[in-house]
Amino acid sequence: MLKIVLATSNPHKIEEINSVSVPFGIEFVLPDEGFNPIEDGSTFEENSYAKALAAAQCEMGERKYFMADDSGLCVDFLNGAPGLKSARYAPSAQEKIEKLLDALKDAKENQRGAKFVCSLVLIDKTGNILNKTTGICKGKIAHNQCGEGGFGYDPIFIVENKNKTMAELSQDEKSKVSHRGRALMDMLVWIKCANLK
Ligand code: ITT
Repeated sequence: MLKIVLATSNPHKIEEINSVSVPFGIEFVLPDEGFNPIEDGSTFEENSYAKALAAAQCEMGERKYFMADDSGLCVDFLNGAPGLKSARYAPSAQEKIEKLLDALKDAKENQRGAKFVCSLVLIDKTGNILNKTTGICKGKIAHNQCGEGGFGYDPIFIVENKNKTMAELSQDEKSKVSHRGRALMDMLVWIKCANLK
């Protein structure tokens, strides 16, 4: 099994990613101690690269490849916010949801459009970019939260063409349609074709 470091502190991301990648023969593992990236980029891709590089720089063992996921929710009515600041929008997941629902209390039905974005960047130990992929999942913000699955904003994000929030989908269903699932599938196909060892 090829092991790649996933530059994250978010256990949900590694769980979601491994549920898709392990059957492909690729397992993502957490970075070594001391992983503490500064996410001050102006795009998802810049932040993703910064995280991957931070993981490469604290690698003490033999790992050769490092991937990061920078993602967020962009809401039309809020001109793309919380966007890059999705993780810092409020202290807890529940407070984030409540703050977002409150920010949209005057938004009409056709103003609740939103999208999840995920940028994956894969680098080697020296920081060279091997591949990068982006995934987008369109939808709209619900009026109330619904569902227990997933994490973050999933309970208030209604997936386009599904009458369900992301939190009402199973892990498999989420991976098929989500921003992370789409970006990941492209990345896994690339890794297989590149025959990384
Ligand atoms: P790492 O930086 O350590 O990977 P993080 O959670 O801080 O973990 P980001 O900086 O990429 O990750 O912030 C993404 C935030 O966007 C995340 O904390 C959630 O609030 C939200 N988010 C991203 N993907 C999501 C998903 O699939 N479902 C719900 N919310 C998501």
